Amino acid sequence: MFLNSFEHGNSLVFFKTTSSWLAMEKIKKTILWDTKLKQSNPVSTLTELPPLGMNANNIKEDYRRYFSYTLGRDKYCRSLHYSYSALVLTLRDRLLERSKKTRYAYHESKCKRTYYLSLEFLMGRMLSNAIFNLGITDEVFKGMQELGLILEEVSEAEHDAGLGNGGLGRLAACFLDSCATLQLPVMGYGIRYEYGMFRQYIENGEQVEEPDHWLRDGNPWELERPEYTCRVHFGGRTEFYRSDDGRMLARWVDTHDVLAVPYDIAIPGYGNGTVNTLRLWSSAATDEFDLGEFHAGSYPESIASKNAAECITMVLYPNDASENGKVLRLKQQYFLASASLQDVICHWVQIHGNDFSKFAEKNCFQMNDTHPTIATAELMRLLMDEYRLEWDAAWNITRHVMSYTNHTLLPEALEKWPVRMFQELLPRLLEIIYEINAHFVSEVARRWPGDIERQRRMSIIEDGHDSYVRMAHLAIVCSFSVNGVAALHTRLLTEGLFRDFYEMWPEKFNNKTNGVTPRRWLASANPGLGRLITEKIGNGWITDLSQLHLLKEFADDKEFCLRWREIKQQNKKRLAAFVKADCDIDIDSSVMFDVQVKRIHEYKRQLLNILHVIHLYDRVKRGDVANWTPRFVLFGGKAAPGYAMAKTIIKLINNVADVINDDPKINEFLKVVFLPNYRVTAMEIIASGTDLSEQISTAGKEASGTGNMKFMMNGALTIGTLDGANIEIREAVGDENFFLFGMTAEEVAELRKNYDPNAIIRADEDLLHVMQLLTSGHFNQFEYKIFDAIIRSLTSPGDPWMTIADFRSYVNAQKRVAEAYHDQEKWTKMSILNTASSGKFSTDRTISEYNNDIWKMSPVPV
Ligand code: 26Q
Repeated sequence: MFLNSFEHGNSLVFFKTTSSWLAMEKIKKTILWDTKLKQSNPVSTLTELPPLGMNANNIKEDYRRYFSYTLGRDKYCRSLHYSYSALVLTLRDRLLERSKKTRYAYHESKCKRTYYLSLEFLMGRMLSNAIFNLGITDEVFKGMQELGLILEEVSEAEHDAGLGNGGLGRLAACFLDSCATLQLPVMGYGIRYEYGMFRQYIENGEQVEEPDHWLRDGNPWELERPEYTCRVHFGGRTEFYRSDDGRMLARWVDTHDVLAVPYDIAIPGYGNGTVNTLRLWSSAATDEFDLGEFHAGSYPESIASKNAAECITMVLYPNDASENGKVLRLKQQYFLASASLQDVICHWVQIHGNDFSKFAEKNCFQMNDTHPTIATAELMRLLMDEYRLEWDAAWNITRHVMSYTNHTLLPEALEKWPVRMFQELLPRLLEIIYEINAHFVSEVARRWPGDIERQRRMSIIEDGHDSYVRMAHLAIVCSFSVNGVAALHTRLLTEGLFRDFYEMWPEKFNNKTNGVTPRRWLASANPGLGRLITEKIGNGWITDLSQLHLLKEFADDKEFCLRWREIKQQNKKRLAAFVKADCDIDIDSSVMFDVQVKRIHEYKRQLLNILHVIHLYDRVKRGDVANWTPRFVLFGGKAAPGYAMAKTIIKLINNVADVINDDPKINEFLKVVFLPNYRVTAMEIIASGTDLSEQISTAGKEASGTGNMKFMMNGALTIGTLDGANIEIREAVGDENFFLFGMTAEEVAELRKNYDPNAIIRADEDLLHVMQLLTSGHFNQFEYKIFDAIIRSLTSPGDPWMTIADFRSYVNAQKRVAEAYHDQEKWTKMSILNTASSGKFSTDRTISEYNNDIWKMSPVPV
């Protein structure tokens, strides 16, 4: 290896330039200083700076310095990008100041810490959230105004950080907000994808994907931390050797190494001085050349081979159900797991040396689905191979620090990796997994002697012609806690998918119903409503959302209801303007806004919604419009690029929308829009402008849902099935304020045995009309047969989503919705009661439960 690195703890410190000896010396010194600090013996060469001012003038001054000097712009610069960057740098300083204090407080209190491991953090925009949580909205607004800038316009210059697919990734982001707000020492570990979630365009009604190079203009929020770079191994083989004290040890040799370079993003709590960290890893090539090639004169080739290493963090996989068997995905998973664990252990060793006796007491790792689950085996490897712990000692630590959250009930979405691929990419980890499995299977055999079938079902390795590693089994076996994300979901897990494991270890299983952060999803996304609520019940709801129940006493107050309705009206106008800007369609904001936004998936049943739309169209055509409630039906969501059926569903929605919107006789009753490029920022406008929230998945399929909670919090009414968190939403708000329809999970399972959709169609005249419109090609007149796959799936007795079975019940529920909307006073009251009952769905509550039941940390005041 070239002289460009040195050992620091057990991690390798790395420099970008091989030549810069000076730089290396400088960083060495920094790290020495750091180490001494950790030994509570700070070297005070760096005096503490006075706190940065938080008023409009201080902010204005710093902004101008960043704009003119750091960014080098002047009054002729017209691009808001630089205004945005200068403002972010101004705020980042204030966040860094608090982040340091928070780190010191954690260090001094010797507290237990939790690490949230996730392949996705769907952060969206961070500017207004940071300003809001720092409590300086008015001061920043004023400072900007004095500079001739409008804060809202500056905010618009920020790209969404789209480092996630949907629910699971956004949940991770909401969790970080709540952890910081609750002053819990939680650090997020994720991947700094160069390309986040693709941008979606619609061309001729079809989804077109465009890469999202969100880092192209730089990311002023992040702080590179090259001094914490570590090395991640791939390939190679295991070698056994005898140590000085005569023990047989394993080492992983002949590996291809990749560097993991961390970038930190500050996560401010709301109004409490705490700033936690989200650490995102970026891959980089080592400077080790293939010397053979190098000497053979293939200098460019040997440099070019660095490419593969740098590719690991290039792109987010855009699937929200698993896409099995891709090597690059497994590389990403191991890269995240290994770098994060090395980081944590390196920090531990700096303080405790090689004494791991208290490690389990002081650390916890929450795995966001099975995606980072290879961390279990990696922790074993690091403890045994690098720190020489015995198997039993390493295992005792591992099974006490790992915890796993499941986010899906779909069996096809459970991750499995071909053993062959594992063998090639991570041979040492496969050995460890085999050994964990051997111990585990013999435990099963002791418990259920002779039950070979059970051993086969539960084994971490699925044996067969091709063998697989079952990541969910690995996660359960290695974790002390396994949780689902809504009550029904957890029950179905313990009764179905994970039943064997539940029988073996009932004490491991628990439920943690999801939530959303009220800072982003109510206070910031709906400032008008936030102000009204605060006026009536004070601002305690921002950190204690259960206080919203105090709104119930105003549900009959005429004046309050009027203001509630006015605010909804304003928000609908804002949403209509957003739709106009993106789709050039005019929407009358007095009609009912009926919205379904989420990933496009068959189980989420956007098809059921569009069948209802076609039914409404058919009614208008037939003149059946007495007492009509005009509607604007809005769809949004991305399809995984390889999911053909989901893409056809988008096409159908667009074709139906075109027929309806182009017919003036129809569109005074009904308009339909598919909003392209649904994302966090779009939801911030959509949630507050929605009257009716569509949560219509086949019962037993949606683990929880979180969009349902954002809508409820903003006063939308829900039409929904008894699925995921809908059940808990309905319990909270009462059946009279919720439009329930459809089969239960049990009824779905029962009907599956002899499901005859064609008989249902024949017996239902409305449905027959709808199907006739579809099959006659009414919505694809010049696009022969393009919807055949949809028709086949709907009418197949094997349709897993059973859309036809719920049609009648859905249409009837929609009739109740339409009637309720006629009575605006009643509707408003129901809307208020929805917001007032949404207190449970704050991630503050969710995170408190994670902490009380799983993490068991104490808050650390800063
Ligand atoms: C797996 C392997 C390879 C490539 C991609 C994936 C992958 C990526 C993302 C698999 C699944 C996801 C995301 C799943 C997800 O978002 N699930 C949702 O999680 C929410 C938070 O708990 C729930 O509210 C939703 O019900 C659930 O669908």
